[in-house]
Amino acid sequence: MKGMFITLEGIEGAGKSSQLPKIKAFLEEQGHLTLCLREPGGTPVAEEIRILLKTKRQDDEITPLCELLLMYAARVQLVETVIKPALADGVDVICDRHDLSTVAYQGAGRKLSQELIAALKKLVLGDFAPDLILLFDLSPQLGMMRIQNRGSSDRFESASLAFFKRVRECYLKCAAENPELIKTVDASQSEEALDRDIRRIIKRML
Ligand code: Z5A
Repeated sequence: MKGMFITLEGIEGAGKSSQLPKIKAFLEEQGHLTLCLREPGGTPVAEEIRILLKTKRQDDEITPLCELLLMYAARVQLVETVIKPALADGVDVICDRHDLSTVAYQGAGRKLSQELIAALKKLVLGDFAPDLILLFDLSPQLGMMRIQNRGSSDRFESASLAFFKRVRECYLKCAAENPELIKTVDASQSEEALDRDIRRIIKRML
C-alpha cells in the first residue's frame, strides 16, 4: 500500500517543527511507518543547497530566480531519491515545507511570476503532489516574536514584515481555493490545542 504524503506549511515561527514529532507519534500509534523530512534539505546534496539558500552574503547575493531554481534543485533531489521510494514502500512521509512554500515565498514574497513557478513545477514534479497540506496560520508579527530569541537571522528571517504578510495572504488564498487538500489550523493556539486539531484532521483522512 502506498504511504501518505503530508506537508506542513506556514510562515516562520508558526510551529511546524514543534508539531512534526507529535504528528509522527500519532501516525505511529495508528500503526503507520513514518519518515520526517524538511525542505529545503533532507539529502546530503539538498542539505548543502539549504546552506547556500539560508546563508546571508554580501559578495554574491542570490537573485530571486536563482533562489527559485535552487529550491527546485533541492526538491527534485529529495523527491526522487527519498520521498517517492519511501511512499512506494508504504511509509508515510511528513515534510516540513514543500511546493506550496515556493508559491508563497518565491511567488508572493519575492514577486516572481506564478505562471513561471507553475510551469517549473509541472516540468520538475509532474503530477506529484501531497495527499494533505496542513497550513499553520499565524500573524507574521507573532511569528517574528516567537523566533526573536534565536540570535542571528538567516536570509529568509531577515525579510520585511510586508514580505511575510504577502506570504501569509498567498497561503490563505491557496487554502481558500483548495479546501480539500489544504487544511488550515490556527497556529496561535497552545501546542496542545494545535496537536488536538491536527489529530482530528488526520484521523478524518485515515
Ligand atoms: N523556503 C522558501 O522560500 N521556498 C521554499 O520552497 C521552501 C522554503 C521549501 C527554511 O528555513 C526557509 O526556506 C524558510 C522558507 C524558505 N524561511 N522562512 N521563513 P527554516 O526551515 O529554518 O524555517 P521555517 O520552516 O520557517 O522554520 P521555523 O522558523 O523554525 O518555523 P516553525 O518550524 O514553523 O516553528 P517552530 O520552530 O516549531 O517554533 C518556533 C518557536 O515558537 C519555538 O521557540 C517554539 O517553541 C515556539 N512555538 C511553537 N509552537 C508554539 C505555540 N503553539 N505557541 C507558542 N509558541 C510556540
